[in-house]
Amino acid sequence: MPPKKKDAAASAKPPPLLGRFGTSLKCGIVGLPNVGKSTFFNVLTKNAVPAENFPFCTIDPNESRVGVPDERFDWLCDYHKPASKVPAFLQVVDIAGLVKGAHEGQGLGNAFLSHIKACDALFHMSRVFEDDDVTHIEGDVNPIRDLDIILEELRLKDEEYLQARLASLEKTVIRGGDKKGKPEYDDLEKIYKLLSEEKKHARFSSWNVREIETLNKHLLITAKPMIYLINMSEKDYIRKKNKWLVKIKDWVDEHDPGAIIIPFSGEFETKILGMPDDERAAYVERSKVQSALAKIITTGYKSLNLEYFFTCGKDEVKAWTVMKGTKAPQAAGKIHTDFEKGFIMADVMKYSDFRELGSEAEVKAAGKYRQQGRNYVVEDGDIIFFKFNAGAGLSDKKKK
Ligand SMILES: Nc1nc2c(ncn2[C@@H]2O[C@H](COP(=O)(O)OP(=O)(O)OP(=O)(O)O)[C@@H](O)[C@H]2O)c(=O)[nH]1
Ligand SMILES: [Mg+2]
Repeated sequence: MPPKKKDAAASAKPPPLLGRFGTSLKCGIVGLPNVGKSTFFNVLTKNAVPAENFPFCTIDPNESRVGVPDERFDWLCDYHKPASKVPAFLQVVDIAGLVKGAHEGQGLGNAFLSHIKACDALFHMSRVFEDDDVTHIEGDVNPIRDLDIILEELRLKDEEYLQARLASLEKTVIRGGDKKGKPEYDDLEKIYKLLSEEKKHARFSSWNVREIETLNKHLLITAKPMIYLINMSEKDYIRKKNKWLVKIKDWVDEHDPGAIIIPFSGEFETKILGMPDDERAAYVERSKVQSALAKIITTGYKSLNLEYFFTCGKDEVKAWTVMKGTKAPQAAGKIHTDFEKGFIMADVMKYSDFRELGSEAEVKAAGKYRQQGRNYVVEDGDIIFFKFNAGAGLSDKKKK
């Protein structure tokens, strides 16, 4: 279980979190074939919500960066009218469908499991829409069976990986007497038992600090947070009904407690994407449902324990992604390493104060434009201006 917010804030050094942070921030879309993964990926990348603000960036045909929709960011852009607008991004990867036996190389098999391994969180898509023209690999629509198949394939893949790691560590640690490797061996063995005997995913247990470090070194698939996306027909999405929804909710509560389920409709999203703006607005109004894309992206981003602060001015309004709990100098280092090395202080105002008071001068006058030092923990939505000693970075470089 993730640590409770209060507990983490209270201790001087919060316990490490499961996962890899600040490197690639990738969310992969997994599921059986023909459930609508690519359809979702396509609407996501073509949509670039809200469209006028920023370009999305296709990395390759299956990988794309999508802006994280944020009303605060839009407001700041409106206010400053900057030459450049850079929102926070989530990298989304469209992964080919997995089938039963994928861990042994069935279907498109192993290569795709390695794509999954490179992701930080997973969108797990299930199909509840009926359509005789779209073949279901298992013969009929049954998302519960499908969910079981995918989770089982992922578990088996990790089991296989751990088996191989343990076998190789056994040579050095058990037979070779390498004491240094023993803690890692013990941790992996414990994780392996959870997976192979209890048939559980690695994220469903509470781990101590050392075990989490071991888990983060090995980046198991079953340790990645999962967000469940339910692909419905347009008709069901609009009437918010489908016979599988309650069953899926029960299944998730039992198998992945606390995980988020987001219903959406590939059909609906594709349809409104193709409409001119005014027609779309009227159609959405009439249907009384919204596109689910913004919610999916923001949820994906949050599941990675990420947040962002803003830098604002006439030249640029930009959202900078940091891990929750990041201190001011390291946040400054995101902008430039010299900012971190020569960090003097951070002038910080809260977005809410800025919005309410209407200008930087008013925020200052109200005493809410604060100077923060090295120990300040950056909060989501902070607007920051860093002061740094420009010489510090340079002299550091010279010393090298
Ligand atoms: N009726 C209906 N068809 C859909 C919906 N979403 C996707 N489809 C159709 O289902 C078919 C498969 O969709 P894809 O998005 O290619 O499926 P996929 O999950 O990427 O499949 P693989 O890449 O083979 O794993 C396409 O013909 C889509 O048009 C939906 O909400 N309703
Ligand atoms: Mg596909």
